[in-house]
Amino acid sequence: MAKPIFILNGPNLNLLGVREPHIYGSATLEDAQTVARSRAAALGETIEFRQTNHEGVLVDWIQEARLSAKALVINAAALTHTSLAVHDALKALSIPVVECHLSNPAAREPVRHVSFVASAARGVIAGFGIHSYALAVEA
Ligand code: CA2
Repeated sequence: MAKPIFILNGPNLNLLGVREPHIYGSATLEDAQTVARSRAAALGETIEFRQTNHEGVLVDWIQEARLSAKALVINAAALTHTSLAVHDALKALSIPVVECHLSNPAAREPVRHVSFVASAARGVIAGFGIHSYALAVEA
């Protein structure tokens, strides 16, 4: 059976659409999943969409992607800017990895200019709200 594109989401993204709509918009993570699934379907692909608030769980899922996914889209949320464990897990993958963000971290506070994901990714899509997820699937 064809492998899905894994789309993994990190801490607090479950709050999307519930808080801070001035930064992240009013769409929910469920809406992000819907746009990603529909773009994948148009391309003849399937997705496996998950969110966790726990760094170790995210690392486990990245490791799972090594054998079970054809590609990985990851919005590691705040862990993007802090997690060497996420970086190391991504480095162990040979499938394409796309870093994905709702906002454009490069245009925000300096602490968000550092990414532990970017150097382990094929490319980065950021700043297009939930449409970043559709663009990342396309990539
Ligand atoms: O823009 C993105 O997608 C981010 O990955 C979102 C992270 C942030 O730490 C990154 O710098 C950029 C934050 C995710 C938390 O999302 C919330 C949504 C609503 C309310 C509170 C947090």
